[in-house]
This record gives sequence, C-alpha cells and structure tokens, in this order.
Amino acid sequence: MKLMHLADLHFGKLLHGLSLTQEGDQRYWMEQALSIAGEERPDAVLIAGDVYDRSVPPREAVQLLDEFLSGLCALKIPVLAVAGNHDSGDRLSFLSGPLARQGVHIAGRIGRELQKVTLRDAWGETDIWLLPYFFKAEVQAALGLDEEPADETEACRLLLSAQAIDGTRRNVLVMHQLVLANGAMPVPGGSETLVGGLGAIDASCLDGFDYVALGHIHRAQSMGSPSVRYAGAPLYYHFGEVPAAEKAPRGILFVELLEKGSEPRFHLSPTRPLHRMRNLTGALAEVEEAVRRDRCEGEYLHVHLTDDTIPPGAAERLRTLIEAGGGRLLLLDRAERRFADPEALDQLARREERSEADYFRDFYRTIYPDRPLDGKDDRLIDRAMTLARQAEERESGLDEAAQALIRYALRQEEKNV
Ligand SMILES: [Mn+2]
Repeated sequence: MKLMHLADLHFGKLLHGLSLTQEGDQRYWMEQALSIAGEERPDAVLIAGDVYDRSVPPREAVQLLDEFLSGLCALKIPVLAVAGNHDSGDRLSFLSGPLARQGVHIAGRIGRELQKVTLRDAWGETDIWLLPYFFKAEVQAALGLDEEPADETEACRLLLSAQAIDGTRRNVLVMHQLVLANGAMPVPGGSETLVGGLGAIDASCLDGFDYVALGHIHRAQSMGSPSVRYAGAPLYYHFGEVPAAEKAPRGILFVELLEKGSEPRFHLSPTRPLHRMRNLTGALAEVEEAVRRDRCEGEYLHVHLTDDTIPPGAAERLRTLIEAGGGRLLLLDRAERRFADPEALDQLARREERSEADYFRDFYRTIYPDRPLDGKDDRLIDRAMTLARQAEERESGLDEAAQALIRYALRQEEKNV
C-alpha cells in the first residue's frame, strides 16, 4: 500500500501580506504534486489537515483545491482528508457524501463513529481512519459522556477505543493534533498556531496503528517511532522557518506499507519552490553589496538591518535595488536597541498600549484590504473582546462566549443597526 502523505497545505496563505495562492507559489507546488502523483501512482493521497489557511478561504484558494482534487480524481487516486485547526470542518466537508462516491473522502468533524475507508492491495485490506481536529468537549458530545475527558490524550483514547478497529488488519490513522513522543514536543517550524502545549496528545494512545499520518506541525519529523510522522508543510510560511542553508530538499512524503507487522518504508519525492526565501542580516551597505553580488532573481527576501542609524530613504532604495535584481522585499526590520535609543523605547511603549482589539483590526485589514470596518463592526469587535475576557476570567469555555457573540451579531443584524 503506497500512500502519499500531505499536510498543512494552507491554501490561501498570506506571507507578509502577499498571497501565496495569487502569486502562483501554491499552484506551482500543486502542479508538481499532481505530476508526482501521476508518476508514483499511490493507492491514496492523505491530507492531514489545514487544507485551507482559514475557515473562510479566499476564492482563489477554493479554486486551487478544486483543481487539485479534480486532478487526483482524473488520475483515479482516492483522496482522504481531515480538517485541521485552520479549517472550518463544516465548510470543508460540504458535499462530502457525493464526493465520497468519486473517491474523495473528507472528514470535517468527529462523530461517535469515525469515517473509515478500506483500500486493498496485494497484501490485503487496509483500514484508514479519518480523525479531524478535535477538542475534548467535542469528544464528550460525540460519545455522550457524562463528564468531559480530563485532557485530549484521554479524549483521544476514549474516541479510538469506541471504534471497531480490527488489530489483525493494517490500520492507518490520519489526524491533525499536537502529538508528544515520550512527553517531548515536536520541533515546530514556526508558522503553526500553537498555544504552548495546549491540547497535546501523548503518542502512546496511537500504539495500535501501523501508520499515523500527522498534520499540524510544519516541520517534517517522526514522533517517537518511524510510523508516527508529521509530513511537514509543502512551503515555508514564515522567514523563521527558512534554514540558513538548505540541507535536505523539500519534497512529498511517500509511505509504503507491506504485510501487517512489517516496518513501513519511506521516500521523499523532491519539489522546488517557485520563489526561494532568504534571510539577509547585516549593515545596510553589506546587504546592498550582497544583493548586487548574488542577485536575487525569483527570491522573497527578509532583510534584517543591524545599523545604529538608517538614513532616510534607505528602505526605498533597498527595495528598488532588490526589485531590479528580480527579487521581492517582503520584510524589512532592524535590531531593536531597546535600552540605548529613547525613540525605540517610546515605540515599544506605544506598542504595549495597543489593545487586543487594535491587533484584531490590523489582522482584519490584512485579510480584507478592500472592506473597511464600520461602526457596527467596531461594536462587534468590542463585544467579542469583552466576552473573551469574561470567558477567561470565569474559565468557562470560549465556545459559550462564541455562541453569545453570534446571538449578539444576529440581534444587531435584525435590528439593522
Ligand atoms: Mn498548519
């Protein structure tokens, strides 16, 4: 059984305001993935969550997924996908019934019975279990438990033990959770949305599976055992994720399961990024020199300046120089001299004065540059912040606060204020 293990596609991702979908980076990867799938002929493609970058993905991200799934359907390769924490499970699984008949299986939310897809090869049948991203409260609801499970590990154990898993067959689990191996956290790439170790699951509750296809952590790695593995994201979503020197090529992970009880085999089919990402650190003159020397054709650049003072107009000059070399300057920052420079201290203080609502407004403007916020939105944001703070103080679920907010928004909509 040959499986193509993907995760964290994040279609619609913005990199410092630049859409990796609109710029063609994700399409370039998608086209390579389709041609690799055509050459490798896997028995299935697994997508372990974070298909989209956000719950309401932009149009071009939906189109890209449409093309990807259509391409895999044309190759007659089944697709098995679960929702990640960035996806809206309900939206992702729209039309999942009819799609399943075309060989595209999408699990958006957990239920008492997890979706299972059985595939057959020369070694017999393999059951592939689809476990979308979950919170322990959802497991309580799905299983009808009197009490909420103590933690996500317990919730996962209960949910899996409620499934009719036949241990004499090969079993594969596709999931999108934070998994710990012997108590150790995975090494994050840097662009994940993690809240400390919140919601972590101990790998011991995954023992019965022949392979666990994980998503959530953007750096490819195995967790305690070779057969519990994060595929890693197909692209870098953050300059902090870019290694100083590319040691191993990025690529698509293939897993081969032979007879029950044998170790899986792995190989990587390399992919190329449309734009290379590079971090440049140094004084302005050094950076300018490096850009002239190496060129930067087709690169996305992050420049970190170490100068004490930067002459006015330097940023624009640098940007022009980089663009003349065929690159794009996506991020320019400088070493903060917190203690030496009264102006920097001032800026820092101003930043701390900003409220969560201000950060939210910035975020909103990044996502919807053409949709200005109005007074009604402002009231809604303030309401959301108040409810979130109350939920924190009471330690009652944010879910409840979210429900209250939705009721409030609907009332406002009715009154049309
Ligand atoms: Mn992710």
